[in-house]
Amino acid sequence: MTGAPEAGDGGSAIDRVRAACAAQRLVVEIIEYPTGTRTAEDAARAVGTTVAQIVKSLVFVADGAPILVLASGAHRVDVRKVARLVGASRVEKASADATREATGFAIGGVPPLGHRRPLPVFVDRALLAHPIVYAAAGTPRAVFAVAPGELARATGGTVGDVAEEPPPDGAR
Ligand code: 5CA
Repeated sequence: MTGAPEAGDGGSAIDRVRAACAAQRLVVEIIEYPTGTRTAEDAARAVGTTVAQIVKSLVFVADGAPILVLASGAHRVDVRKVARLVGASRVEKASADATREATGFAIGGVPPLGHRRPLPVFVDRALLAHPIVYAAAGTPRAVFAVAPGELARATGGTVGDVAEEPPPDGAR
């Protein structure tokens, strides 16, 4: 099974991710789960891992330009921290349409690399605490496993603190 073809972007969604990984000498095995991996929770359940080890590939708009934040599934992203990292005065979550326009992928399958245009990438430092993390591979049912350091290297990502602080009662 392969991802649905997306017009004008050359190959299926999964093929584009596979090609981008190969171009960065990132050796990955893309695995498809019939139960779906649309959200971090879905992906964690399918893979049999924790949400903390799922990579959310989230598009934000920083002073009008799209950027990509690779966040741990355990975290909400603090846009003020992202603004500081980027050096932007205004950062907001991209809409579903803007995400698709910037990356060439639909929400639920947005991968960390292989986008139609290169995006500046920022990596949640919490991901580096795990030996292996799992990222979307272009569709809402495909992921690949990768060492987080390799992911940061392959995406040219800047590692930093992007996580919203937990609420005062410590509940997550
Ligand atoms: N495949 C999974 C795990 S790898 C995945 O893609 N997770 S994700 O977190 O990167 O993608 C889902 C995210 O898309 C949600 O966390 C949310 O931030 C964002 N999202 C969902 N619906 C919308 C929407 N309507 N507009 C903008 N962003 C959305």
